[in-house]
Amino acid sequence: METAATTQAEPHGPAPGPAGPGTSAGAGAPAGAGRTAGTGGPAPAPEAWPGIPQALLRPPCDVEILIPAKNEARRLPHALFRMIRYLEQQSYTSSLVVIDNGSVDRTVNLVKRLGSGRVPIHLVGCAERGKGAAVRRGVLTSSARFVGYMDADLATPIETLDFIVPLLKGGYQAVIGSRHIGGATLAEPQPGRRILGGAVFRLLARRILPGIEDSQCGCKFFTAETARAAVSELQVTGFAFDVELLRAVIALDVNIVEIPVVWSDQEGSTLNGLRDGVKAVADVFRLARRSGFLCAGWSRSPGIGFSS
Ligand SMILES: Nc1nc2c(ncn2[C@@H]2O[C@H](COP(=O)(O)OP(=O)(O)O)[C@@H](O)[C@H]2O)c(=O)[nH]1
Ligand SMILES: [Mg+2]
Repeated sequence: METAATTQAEPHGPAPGPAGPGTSAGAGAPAGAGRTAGTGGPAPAPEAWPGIPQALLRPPCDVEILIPAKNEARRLPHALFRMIRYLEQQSYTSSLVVIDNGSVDRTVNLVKRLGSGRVPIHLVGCAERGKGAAVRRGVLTSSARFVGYMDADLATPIETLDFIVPLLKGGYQAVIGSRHIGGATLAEPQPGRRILGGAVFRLLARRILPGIEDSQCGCKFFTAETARAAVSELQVTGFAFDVELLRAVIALDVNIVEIPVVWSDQEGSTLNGLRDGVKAVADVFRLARRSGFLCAGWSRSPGIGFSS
């Protein structure tokens, strides 16, 4: 059965204090902050992020799941059905947001035809190409209390939210799915060439992200203010955006926890091995150089966040 791994979470940074979420992320208070997920009651009017027109904001809810999608007509409907089935059973309110930028297949038409009374599906366009640009767009137009992203192929099962939501409610501002910590299960491993490319990428990413074992698992959730603050300055729009995003989250000095996930590699990857892989490695090299790690012959200490 596909469920999230039931092992311990690996916390980084100070343990969340009794004040709960929102104590130290630097951004302004998001709409819905301070609401208790699942208790109902009228949601406060959403506040737009500077530069984002109010009209683009979606209605508030407790948990919003962003699904960046490029030509996902084959994989996405199945994922949406599973997500809706799961979310309809939860006590908190939620919505699904598909962010498409330039699909040329039937992704858009299919999403428009799906829906559920309790779990709305929003379709959002994004003029800028790339998974990173799509996630950034989704975060900046969200009014949810907690927001995160998952892949259209559900390589990480939706049931992972069984662990994520209580951690967010309990005071963590960032919950990062990981395939590389104790308790993670690789139900369906990646092909060999991806494992090799991934190892090179991880080596670099770990220099930039002390204490984070897996920057690339497509399952990450945040409190709204943490997500907004972290994505507001994102420059990387491709697959390496997670590294820049996590670097920004670490710099916010919030409570981060990496949790083990069950992960199954799915057929139909949108990643063009050579083109996207080379670009991702180049992007992470640039991030490392900007952080100063390459100039100093790998000897400089990261200087941000927590010790690993
Ligand atoms: N909006 C958008 N989504 C993308 C883009 N590239 C990839 N994605 C989505 O990112 C998610 C992860 O992609 P996937 O092909 O599963 O990557 P892999 O698991 O690393 O092989 C999927 O939901 C894709 O549809 C893009 O350029 N724009
Ligand atoms: Mg995938």
